[in-house]
Amino acid sequence: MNQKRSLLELIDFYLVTDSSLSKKGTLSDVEDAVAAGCRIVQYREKSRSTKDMIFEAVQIKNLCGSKAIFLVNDRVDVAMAVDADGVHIGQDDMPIATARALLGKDKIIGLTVHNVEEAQEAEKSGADYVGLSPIFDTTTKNDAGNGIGPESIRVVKDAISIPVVAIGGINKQNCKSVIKDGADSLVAISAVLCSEDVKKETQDFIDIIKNTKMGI
Ligand code: 3NM
Repeated sequence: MNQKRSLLELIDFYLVTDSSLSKKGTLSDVEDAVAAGCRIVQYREKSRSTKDMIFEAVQIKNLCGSKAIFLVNDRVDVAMAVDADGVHIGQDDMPIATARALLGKDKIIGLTVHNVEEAQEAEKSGADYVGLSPIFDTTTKNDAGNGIGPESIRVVKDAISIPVVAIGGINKQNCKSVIKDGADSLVAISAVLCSEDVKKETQDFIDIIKNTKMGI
């Protein structure tokens, strides 16, 4: 049993890295987020060589240690090379069954979904959580499409029993409603990485999420 799996129950703020937005670099962002209490980190890197990604992934894995789940975006090969805790994949990436066969039953696999049908299919295929996207319009991912609206979170949440992570256009102003609408966790890439203080922003998000979950 992967010990990190139990952390999936506890995730609130979910860090996705983006070196193109980072002010101090991805390693600094991960260090700050984990120090702030973030329990899940996804290494998302679209412009580095495989060799450089593996080198960086090892360092991120070390920064996560036993405190945070460490996933690799899209690249099942990189995840396997560094023995990451798992992967996050999209609808057009490797099928879940193939990723599961390569990674084994203990690894964590997240899948991006855009509607309730894809979410139900993800759960059936053995995904450990879904990333529901994009909740709001976003400029961080060019091909994300239009926001599906926070109301869609409840529909998906009620249809599946694995965690729902909301992503796309989320900031400190709208994140409370995203949690109230049923998200277990949320990603806010630009809101955190474009700030001057990643640790403080992460702490702020975690506080808002925790308080909202407790009904405060
Ligand atoms: N995936 P921000 S939207 C990485 O729709 C990513 O699948 C998306 O960035 C999807 O929090 C997105 O800055 C970027 O809006 C989200």
